[in-house]
Amino acid sequence: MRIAKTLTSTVKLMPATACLLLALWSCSGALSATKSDAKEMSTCPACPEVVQIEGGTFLLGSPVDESGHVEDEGPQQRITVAPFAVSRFEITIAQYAAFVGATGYDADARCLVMGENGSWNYDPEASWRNPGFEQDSNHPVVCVNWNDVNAYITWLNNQSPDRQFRLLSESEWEYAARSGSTTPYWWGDVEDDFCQHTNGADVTARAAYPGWPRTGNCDDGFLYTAPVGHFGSPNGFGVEDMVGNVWEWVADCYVDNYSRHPKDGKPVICEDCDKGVFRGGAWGDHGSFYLRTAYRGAWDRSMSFSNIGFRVAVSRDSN
Ligand SMILES: [Ca+2]
Ligand SMILES: [Ca+2]
Repeated sequence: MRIAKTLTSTVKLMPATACLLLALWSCSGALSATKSDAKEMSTCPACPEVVQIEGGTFLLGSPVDESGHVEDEGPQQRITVAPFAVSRFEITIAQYAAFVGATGYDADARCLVMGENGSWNYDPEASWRNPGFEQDSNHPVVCVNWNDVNAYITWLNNQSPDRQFRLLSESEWEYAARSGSTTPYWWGDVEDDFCQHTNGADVTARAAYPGWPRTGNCDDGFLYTAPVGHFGSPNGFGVEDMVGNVWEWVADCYVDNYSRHPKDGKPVICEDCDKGVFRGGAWGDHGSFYLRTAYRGAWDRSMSFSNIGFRVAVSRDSN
C-alpha cells in the first residue's frame, strides 16, 4: 500500500526487540501445506460462515528475487500454523450493522476516503455507513479501525457460546491466502489475471484515477467494493477474496522484517504498538501490485480507510 510504504520511510517503526513474541522458535518437520477440508459451520445466527483450515508448515514472506519484493517481506521464515477456521468472506455491511444495531456502538474510526484527485483525504463525515461510494449489505464493511474490529469481535463472541472468534495472525493470513501456492499471486505468476478472481485496481480504476501508477490491464467490473464472493473463485483452501476487494486487518503489530517472527503462527504483539498490519490489497489504492500475496500494509490502528475491512478466525480448539 503506497500510503503505508510512504510512512514506512518517514515514521520510526517499533523495533522488533520491543515486541513480545508470543511463541519461541519452534519450527520442525517437513514442509507440508495441506488443503482445507472446507467444512462449513454455523452455530449462531450472527456467526460468519467459516472454512476449516488444516495446519501446516509454509514459507512466510517472499524471496528477494520475486518481482515486486519489498524488504519487509523477508527474510522468509518457515512457519508452522495450527489448524484453525477462517470466515469464508470478508465481514459484510450486514454483519457489522447487526453489531451496531444491537449495541449502539459508535464507530471509533477516523476514515480516509479516496478523493477525486486519486489521493487519500480525511473526511470527518465519512464512516462505515458512508465511505464515499455506494455499498449494499453484502459488500465488505470498510472505514473500521482496529478498535472497531475488536469491538465487533467481542460482541460476536457474546453471541457465540461455542466458539470464540478473533483476528487472524499475519502468519495465518498468509498461510490461508497462499493456500499452498508459492507464486507471487495465489492464482499464479500473472498479475493481470486478477480480474478472474477478485476486485483490484483495474481499467475502470485507471479511467477514474489516471494518476495511479500501475493499474491492471483487465476489467473486474468494480471501481470500489464488490459484493463478497462475487467472483466465485475460492482459493486452494476454499476462502474467497482474501486477496483483493478490501484489505484485512490482522492481529499483529507491524515490524519491518520477519527475522524474529513467531515460528508457531502466533501474532506479533507489541506493548506499545505503533502500527497494525493489514493484508491482501484492495479495490484500489494506486495500483494492482498490492494483490501480490506477500505484500504487507501497515498503518496507525486508530485510523482506517475506505479500502480496509477484515475477516475473522476461530482457533480449532474453540470449535
Ligand atoms: Ca476493480
Ligand atoms: Ca480481501
